[in-house]
Amino acid sequence: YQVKTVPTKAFQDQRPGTSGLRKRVPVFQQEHYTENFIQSILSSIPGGPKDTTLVVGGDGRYYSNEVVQKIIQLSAGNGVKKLVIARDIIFSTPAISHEIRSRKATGGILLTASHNPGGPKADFGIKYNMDNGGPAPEAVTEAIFAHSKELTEYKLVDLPEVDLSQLGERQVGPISIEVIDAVKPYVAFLKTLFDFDAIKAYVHQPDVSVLFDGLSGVTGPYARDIFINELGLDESSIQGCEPSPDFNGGHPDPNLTYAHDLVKAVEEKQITFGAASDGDGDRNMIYGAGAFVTPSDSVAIIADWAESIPYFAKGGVKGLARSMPTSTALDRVAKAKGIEHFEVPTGWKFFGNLMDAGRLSICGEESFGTGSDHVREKDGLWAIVAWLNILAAADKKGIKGIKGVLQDHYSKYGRTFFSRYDYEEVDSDAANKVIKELSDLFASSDFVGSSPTATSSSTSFKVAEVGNFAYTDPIDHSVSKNQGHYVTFSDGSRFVVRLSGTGSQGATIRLYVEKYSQDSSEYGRDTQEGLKPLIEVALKLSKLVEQTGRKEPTVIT
Ligand code: VG1
Ligand code: CO
Repeated sequence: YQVKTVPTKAFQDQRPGTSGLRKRVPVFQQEHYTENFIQSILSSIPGGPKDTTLVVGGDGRYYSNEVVQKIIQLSAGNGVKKLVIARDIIFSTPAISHEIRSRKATGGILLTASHNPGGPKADFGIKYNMDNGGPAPEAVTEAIFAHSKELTEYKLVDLPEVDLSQLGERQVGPISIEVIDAVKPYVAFLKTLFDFDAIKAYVHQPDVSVLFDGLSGVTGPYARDIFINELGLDESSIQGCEPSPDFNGGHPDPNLTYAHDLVKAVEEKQITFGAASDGDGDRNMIYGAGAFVTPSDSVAIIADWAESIPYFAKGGVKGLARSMPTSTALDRVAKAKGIEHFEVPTGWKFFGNLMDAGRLSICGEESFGTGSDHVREKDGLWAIVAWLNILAAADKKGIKGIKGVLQDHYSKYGRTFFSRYDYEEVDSDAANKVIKELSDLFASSDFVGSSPTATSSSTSFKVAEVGNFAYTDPIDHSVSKNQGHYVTFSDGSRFVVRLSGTGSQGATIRLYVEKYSQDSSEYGRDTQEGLKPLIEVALKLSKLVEQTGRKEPTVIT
């Protein structure tokens, strides 16, 4: 075999965002574009690519096979020793994280655009994970970006297409390719974390029913193994469990808008436990008949019930964390239990250092991401099984179903109302103006202490604190600035505005609002009603509607 050096021209738009590089498929299909980015990743591996072992897989979306074949050729050209690839590339993000860790691999390349639609005109994504199984920290993603801007050539070995449907290890030119069953080891691992016997007994109770929706993403085969093979549930307890390159034409995002098939089925059949996961398997939604669990509540409740989960009962809960826009429900659990807790910027890469240092066990994001230090990614099926484990334990205490657990939590801690408004594909200049509007406001000397009013209800809020969130990592002391503008009011409510780092077209503005209540007469209230005055104030202060021309958000979660 012979290593070929291919001259190329650098692209200037390959900066990884919140979770890797995400672009439309035609962008990745440009000549050299994908090769350049893979070369930039390989060149940025700490210690270099030579003699490394990399785990490769993804959600199986459109264009995955083409990209894996390129990864094989470039890896061979860069002296990578071995690639561990999932059969048919179907490898959930948390399962890749686990595989990297259990094999002590050098890292992994993940091919996914998560919850974004797939197909010839839709999204593709590439991201690099480190030897701890977690997303590359900013120092590495910035190194990848720096390489990509200056690249003049890449190295490959011309190799025949590798058949990824056949399990087993083979030598392909200079590189070893091992195609693995990516489902079995992950499910076996989950079984060591949870009380599967208790869960099995719980889900077979006559008044308990389960419905999981894989949204045609990567989790289908995993869910089949867990719900059908391990828990012995009927075939009718899973849907959307055939992975599809375009997610069956859908939007594989587990929220009330995009998982409507699940929501509808749960309500129609009065299913007690419904759940869904996103395209690459790291997000989750928990939804039982008449009971939706917000992701911010979900992580707080998992933390509160941690002792019922064998993994935490054995190892203890070392610390808790949430991303900045996530509601403060988790903080109250941390305080009550006397556990250290952290607020980090948006994106799972910020949890890794704390976990590696043994200071963080359970964490979550408002964006339907929940997880623990069992891996270094958020983990949809983990969260879903955690909830089943908690429901089984709660049931023994006479607390019935999702609703019972929520009510019990609110009565102990109060209720945090939370909502996120997304304005997608907004003109970038307009989006920047919204941020600038807030920056200017924060800079004015009389804003803190002022009392903006929501005219429709004449509710006013006194501004207590404002800022553009910055984070200093407690472990490596790296600083991440510009992570979102927040306004906290004197009653503890707040709103946050930030620009998405995962979009592939235009800008997405995210507005997060939160209000805390200890008034039990409010606990049953509709979230949107309860938050209305706050949203009005946030829109007024940011001039969002004027600047963007958007009267309504694209999605409300
Ligand atoms: C979004 C979410 C963030 C999440 C990220 C990746 O990022 O807000 O919480 O970590 O997606 O999730 P942004 O920058 O668009 O707000 V996933 O499931 O794409 O890996
Ligand atoms: Co995802």
